[in-house]
Amino acid sequence: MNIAIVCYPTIGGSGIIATELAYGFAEYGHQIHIVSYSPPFRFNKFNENIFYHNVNPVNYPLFEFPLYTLTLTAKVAEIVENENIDIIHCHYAIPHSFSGVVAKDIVSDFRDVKVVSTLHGTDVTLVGTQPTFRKIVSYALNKGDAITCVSEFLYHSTIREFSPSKPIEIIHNFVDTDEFKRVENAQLRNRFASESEKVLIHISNFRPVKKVEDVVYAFSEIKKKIPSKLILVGDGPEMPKIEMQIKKLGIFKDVYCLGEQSSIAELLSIADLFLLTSEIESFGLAALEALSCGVPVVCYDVGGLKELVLNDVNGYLVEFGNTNLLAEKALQILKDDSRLMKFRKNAREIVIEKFDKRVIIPRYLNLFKNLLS
Ligand code: GMT
Repeated sequence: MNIAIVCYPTIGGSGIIATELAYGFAEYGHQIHIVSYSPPFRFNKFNENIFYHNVNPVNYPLFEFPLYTLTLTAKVAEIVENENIDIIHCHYAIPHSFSGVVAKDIVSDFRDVKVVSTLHGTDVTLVGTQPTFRKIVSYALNKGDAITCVSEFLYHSTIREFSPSKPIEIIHNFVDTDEFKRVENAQLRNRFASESEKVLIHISNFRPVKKVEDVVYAFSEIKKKIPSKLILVGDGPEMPKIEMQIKKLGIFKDVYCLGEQSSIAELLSIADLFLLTSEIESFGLAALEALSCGVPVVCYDVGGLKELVLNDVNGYLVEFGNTNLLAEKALQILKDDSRLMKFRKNAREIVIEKFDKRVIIPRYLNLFKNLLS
């Protein structure tokens, strides 16, 4: 198949999943055309079956606002024509699914290209339901050929908010378990913590929705009960506030702010626990990557997180906003090495069984094949 993948290039789960799918589809011998406004940040290995197409801005004094949706639509239509595209796979409804269905219409006289929308989260839960976008998202979903959601939670939210006329398939997010696996590195671990200290980690884009302040507060409580260090990976609008909080709590020497990093598996491999305090998380790809590296997760019980974090099996889910309980549950794991080891093993096993790329990628390919047959 010739597949166009339309996605955001920025750091975030939807761009990661889109890029990993590109590599995954390419491994099965399909020709992939990624369309975005810059190369996705995990698109960093050459593959002869993957082509990248940049959407270039068109400037003209009359255009006070950038016309990204139009230039994207034009680019997708052009690629469908030039590359004999069979499937346009759109990640995130706005504007990608919209551009996908308009491009489909533009080429409809000579090509019956199929449009698949993969919904990731805020395109349904926060952004898509704003009055300005609701009709556009609804239109894009109904005019496309198939819809997938990355979690059961998102499936129900989509039905509730948009009741699309098409059936929706739940295809969970996935991880490359060959890349995201624990490789012990005592030297690296010693760089951050002594033998007797535990290492906690949080990775996100530091947007308000992640509530990273709860991670920091919970850590300050944990630190009082067990010697430990916190590693913060990522960057975003909340970072200045978080740095101030770290100073105020007097834990400056115990928290490492590493900014954006590319060697995530290496960092996860030195961690004992992953803390996630999002207000909403349709899936929580960062948590899945942690579990894949055998790092138990303690998080709020929101959105689709309960589909991967199983209470008392590979981590704990606690009621939203209860930072004291978050710290308590983290301590239950950190203070009990046999529990930590059991959770670590469970974490890896569940990911391999249910969320490995080898389990999930064929599900997308089957969907595409069925649409084309
Ligand atoms: O929706 C967003 O704000 C960004 C988006 C992204 O690109 O990271 O995140 C969503 O998609 C991820 C990949 O499917 C999910 O793992 C995240 O849970 C989801 N974010 C939210 O629901 C807040």
